Amino acid sequence: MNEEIRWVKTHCARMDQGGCALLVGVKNNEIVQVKGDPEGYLNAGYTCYKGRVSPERLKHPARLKHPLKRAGKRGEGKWQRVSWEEALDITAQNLLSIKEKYGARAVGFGVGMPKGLEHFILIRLANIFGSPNVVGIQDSCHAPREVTGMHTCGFYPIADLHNPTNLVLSWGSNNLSTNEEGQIGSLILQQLKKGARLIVVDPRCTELAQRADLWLQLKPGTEQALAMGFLHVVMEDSLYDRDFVENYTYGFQDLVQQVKPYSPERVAEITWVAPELIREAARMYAEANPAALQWGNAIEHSVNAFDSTRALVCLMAITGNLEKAGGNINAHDYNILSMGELVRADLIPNKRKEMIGAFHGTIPRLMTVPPAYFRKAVLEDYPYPARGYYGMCTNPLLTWADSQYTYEAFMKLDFIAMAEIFMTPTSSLADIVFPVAHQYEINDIGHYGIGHGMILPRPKIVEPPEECWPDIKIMNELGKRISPAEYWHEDFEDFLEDVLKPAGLSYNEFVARGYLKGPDLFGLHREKGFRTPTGKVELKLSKAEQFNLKPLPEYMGLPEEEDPEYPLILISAKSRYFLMSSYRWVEKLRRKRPYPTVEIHPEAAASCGIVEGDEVVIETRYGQITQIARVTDDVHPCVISAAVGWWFPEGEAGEQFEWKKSNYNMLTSVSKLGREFGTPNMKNLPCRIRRAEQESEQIPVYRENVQDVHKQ
Ligand SMILES: Nc1nc2c(c(=O)[nH]1)N[C@H]1C(S)=C(S)[C@@H](COP(=O)(O)OP(=O)(O)OC[C@H]3O[C@@H](n4cnc5c(=O)[nH]c(N)nc54)[C@H](O)[C@@H]3O)O[C@H]1N2
Ligand SMILES: Nc1nc2c(c(=O)[nH]1)N[C@H]1C(S)=C(S)[C@@H](COP(=O)(O)OP(=O)(O)OC[C@H]3O[C@@H](n4cnc5c(=O)[nH]c(N)nc54)[C@H](O)[C@@H]3O)O[C@H]1N2
Ligand code: SF4
Ligand SMILES: [Mo]
Repeated sequence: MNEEIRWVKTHCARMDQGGCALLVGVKNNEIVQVKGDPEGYLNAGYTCYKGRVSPERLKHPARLKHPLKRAGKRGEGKWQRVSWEEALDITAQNLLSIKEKYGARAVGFGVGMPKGLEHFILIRLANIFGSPNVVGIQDSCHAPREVTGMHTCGFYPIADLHNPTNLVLSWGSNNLSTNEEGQIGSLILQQLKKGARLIVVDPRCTELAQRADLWLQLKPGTEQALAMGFLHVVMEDSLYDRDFVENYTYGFQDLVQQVKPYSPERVAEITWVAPELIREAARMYAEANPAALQWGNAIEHSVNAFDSTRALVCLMAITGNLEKAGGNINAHDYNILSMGELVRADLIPNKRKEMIGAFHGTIPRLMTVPPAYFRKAVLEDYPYPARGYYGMCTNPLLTWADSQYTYEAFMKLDFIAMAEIFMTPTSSLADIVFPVAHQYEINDIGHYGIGHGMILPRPKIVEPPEECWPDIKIMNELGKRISPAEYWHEDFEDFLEDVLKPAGLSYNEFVARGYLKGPDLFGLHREKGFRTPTGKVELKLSKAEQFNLKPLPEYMGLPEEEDPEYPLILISAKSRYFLMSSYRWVEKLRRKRPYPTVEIHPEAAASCGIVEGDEVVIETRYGQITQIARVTDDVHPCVISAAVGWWFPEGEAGEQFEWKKSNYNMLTSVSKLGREFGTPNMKNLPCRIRRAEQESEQIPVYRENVQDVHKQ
């Protein structure tokens, strides 16, 4: 029977961190069109290309549709189809036998970037099983900003792009491509339309940089120095908010002393940003009031993430921009189930002491294990052995620094189970692979637990194919096999109902509502102070010693030593057409970016004999890869910007889909880690570049399809 198109409301998900409200046209259990919902809270009708073609993810013929069990040697690409019962039983037996032999903590529960509610159900599974080791990339994604915020002002300060602001300071954020955490780029564009000014701090000329009043093209990895320079100017010119500083900060005089050496002239030498520009930018930001600091992920890809984020929160504070509409705010949740209750944190009271990271001295508030330390536990049994892994929504072979090290650790694990949509380099190393149902095929709640004070419904619109199950269903059934059944539901979707119960809503009622957002509570500190030990914003950390932290931020030098053998600096930016390592197999996306490109300045290209379209070898002290040159003055002559997350799904599973060839994390290392979060240097690496001696056959085939090669 041929149905009419039926339009359903939902929210975009799992393409970036999501959030655009969508109108999805469905016909005969197939999505035929996606458009922006003009009533969307975050997007008011806006969508990007990636969101509009998102249903293509569901249709690929090679999508995983049945549970698989490894048939050959690990990583050989040979599989046997098995039933759900068998796949779950094998997984349960292996996890339980590891628990018996080494203790529950020998199983790592792997997550990636939080994509939906399953992220929290996995933490629950780990907690109930008794393992403190949830392993994920939070060391280099959001945790540094969140945890530093908690220590400094008692909350995670996010840019308020909803209320009018006078200025947006975009610091290491490529927001028009990445829409980080639902800070949809159109929100910034709206602010600009209404007259807000814009300062961009980015080594690359991003689309925002092109529109900026001031663009500070800093030397990669020198944020702390630049932030200290901003603080210096604000102090020197007495541009700070006197009332706020007097009443609501702790350690102001210490900070004044601390920033004294960071004159714009000195900072200019470190950061390449001219002293006049530093003065002008710091003044413009301090005088704008309110000004929203939209900080990005780049500042967390460095061993110095703690100092950079500390300095930036201090900057928001002394300029009076914290907890102010149009500034940086504490987003309050609606009355829904708290994360602690959902994940059953109560069942694992010693987590902070027992998790692998604790033995390396990571900040106790960092609740995931940095991947560098998990691999050490697998390969060196330090601080204790790790032997099993259940991973979901993640692709560590591409996304953890030092891919070779990841490969060795995964080859050594006794047992690996992974839930995936598509066979990836990492899932091709698993013993059991579970096929998952995806966005549009599952009932899901978006933006839970990520600190933006809202949750968004993502209802099921079509049936999943064949034997695909929602991640939560898989864990609900696995949970019953590896832990007491009382913690699990008969119907896995009751977890969605649990989240909404305190709000007095059923899931269907929530869907009908459109979204739930907590109250706007600005200036709460005037009544309640800040949730820090002193009740004030801790410019100087009052309990620094107790937490083994530095009381005041400082510039620690370049994250990696300079090296004349590697004269350029390597950075990266995420692609607007892919989510990190995902979806290279979606044709409509791949056509937009058929191969990985590295941006190189014309002068640098000329001196290396490189022309646009050349296949080039990028080398660091740690490894080498090939990508295709894009010659552009968007980057500084001493900087190159390579693409991240590349593997080739058209390759062989038995060779992990050419995981080494263009994979940026072949160039990174875990030999140097930030003490606070165990963060490696994912950017700011000394490197060199040359033409490849021989072009691979594959690349030119893609090149023919390219009409537009433009910014990441
Ligand atoms: N060098 C370098 N490394 C980086 C970064 C960088 O900028 N540079 N960025 C870091 C950051 S910020 C992050 S967040 C991480 C991201 O790291 P990851 O989260 O590990 O990577 P993703 O590519 O986002 O997602 C991994 C997998 O999730 C699968 N997936 C998507 N949806 C679902 C689902 O519904 N269920 C299941 N089971 N699987 C699903 C996709 O198919 C994909 O294979 O990478 C980090 N690594
Ligand atoms: N399309 C798309 N959207 C995404 C993602 C994706 O993979 N694709 N990933 C999602 C995830 S997991 C995250 S965490 C967010 C990240 O979102 P963003 O914070 O926007 O992350 P990036 O693209 O890593 O980097 C942003 C900018 O940092 C600049 N940069 C590089 N080095 C430095 C430096 O040393 N200092 C400064 N100040 N800037 C530097 C880059 O040039 C780039 O423009 O995006 C989310 N949204
Ligand atoms: S901006 Fe992000 S949330 Fe919006 S449509 Fe694009 S991918 Fe989806
Ligand atoms: Mo991320």
